[in-house]
Amino acid sequence: MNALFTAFLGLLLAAVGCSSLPASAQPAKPDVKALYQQNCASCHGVDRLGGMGPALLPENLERVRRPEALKVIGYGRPATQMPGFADSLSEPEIKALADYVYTPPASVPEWNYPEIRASRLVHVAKPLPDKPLFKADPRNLFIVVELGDHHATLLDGDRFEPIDRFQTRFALHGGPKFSPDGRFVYFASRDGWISRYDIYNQKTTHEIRAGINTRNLAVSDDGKFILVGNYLPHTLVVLKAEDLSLMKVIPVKTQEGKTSRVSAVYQAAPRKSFIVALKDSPEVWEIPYALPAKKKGWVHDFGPNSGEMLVGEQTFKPRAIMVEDYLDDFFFDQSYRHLIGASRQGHQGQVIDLDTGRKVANIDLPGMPHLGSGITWEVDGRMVLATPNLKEWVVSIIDMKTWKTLKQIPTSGPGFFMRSHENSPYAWVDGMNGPNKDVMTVIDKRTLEVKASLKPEPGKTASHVEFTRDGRYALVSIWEHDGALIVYDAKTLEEVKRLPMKKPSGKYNVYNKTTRSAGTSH
Ligand code: DHE
Repeated sequence: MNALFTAFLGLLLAAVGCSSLPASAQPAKPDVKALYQQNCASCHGVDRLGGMGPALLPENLERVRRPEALKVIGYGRPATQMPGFADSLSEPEIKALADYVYTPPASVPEWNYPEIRASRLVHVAKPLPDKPLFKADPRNLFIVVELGDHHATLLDGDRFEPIDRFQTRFALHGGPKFSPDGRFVYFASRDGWISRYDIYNQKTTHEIRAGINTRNLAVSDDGKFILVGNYLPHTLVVLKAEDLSLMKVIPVKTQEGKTSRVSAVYQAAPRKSFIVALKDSPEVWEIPYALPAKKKGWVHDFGPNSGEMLVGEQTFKPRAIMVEDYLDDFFFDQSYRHLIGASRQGHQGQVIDLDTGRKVANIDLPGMPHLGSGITWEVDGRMVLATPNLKEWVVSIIDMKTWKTLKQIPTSGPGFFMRSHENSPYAWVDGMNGPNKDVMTVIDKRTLEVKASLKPEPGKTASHVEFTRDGRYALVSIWEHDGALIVYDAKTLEEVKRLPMKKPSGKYNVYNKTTRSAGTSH
């Protein structure tokens, strides 16, 4: 395949060389729009907004490099229904198609009330039993996202046996979020699909496409609302959690009157609000969701089957907090009083008091800290924040009172995800952004020293840990197409079980998430 592809690229380069020929000798330029409609539209949509296959717009393809796109068009994508076209299309035609999907459409596609409403799918219309179909502890379940073939596994967290494995939308991103009682889980795909899965009944009940290119979702802690943040269009979308019916589309207009992409949305349970990170403006929004029910202008619910709610003008009104710099990647303290953001420029983080809307401290943060993966614990009577770093081979430990860096703990490489549990003395971090992708570094939370470097599967990427409800076991992903989920005894650091999985990425424990454990993301 590689030799073939090299030959194919050679041919492409030769084709580029043809441009020096006189116009009459040049091969006819492919009619790319017709080619797209004939070969791609049935799966990717006539307007490139996606269908059975993902959307093919530049924003949605940001993570696919051009040579990879050429390869996919030519030879298909394994474990998906994407076929290869190398036998039916010429090299210039394939190149023209690749160029076409990376070209923005003439106008920004509309994705507003009518389109969102029309996309909604009700898979299960009637209420289902409020009791699990299975015997496992419903608070010690895991949802494991398997990116390899776009599935998720519902895993019994005591026996480490799958209860269900179901198809998800293409390319999920961000952590799936649970309802407060742990019965439902909500997924967001990069293409904007939001899915609601009933864990007790093992069924996807509703889906809706809230955006064309979506970042993530947050669920209010009362379980009533979902907020979705989009890159395309520049909107926030409020859904009713019960049935994913559309409540409100909030255009993201900055204080300067421009529009902005949304980097991410978060649920700040103690504040009864959502926090919104803006990508293209130095501001952060707070959107309260729990106004008194009787307040004038509050939500009028037309009933469970109407799929409609009327939202008064006061609801979901954002409060903008201006910050000194564009902030990428956020962390919140456990009280959600403080937001810690990494400045896009330079080696600094900012601590913002969300009550006053003011910056209270700068943090010295070299490299590119991945604050989104930060966790907290207490050491010698003080709370510390630990964050991996996307560029440096360190974990930074920050005192959360003085906001000073206490220590930089050396690791096996730049890391992406970090995890611990209240009942475990250890914190785990990967090195997946560096050459030692197969090493997990285990840090002793009491001494702030490295306790062990584990190699779960030599040569294979190891990443993303999540603990069982009681903190006794730590589950690690072998992040490969034919990968695995490895269960470790979190005390002895011995492997106890291995389950084959298709590129397992994140895994999410119902109890740890719904109780907002300090050792995991929320
Ligand atoms: Fe993520 C969470 C941003 C690339 C896998 N990622 C998040 C969150 C944000 C974020 C803001 C928290 C939202 C949430 O959980 O609701 N991620 C970004 C980026 O800006 C970045 C660097 C570029 C991008 O294109 O989006 C990025 N992320 C990746 C990947 O390449 C990863 C490794 C593979 C993938 O799925 O695309 C990846 N991100 C994840 C995962 C989570 C996540 C598994 C959930 C973490 C958790 O445990 O909660």
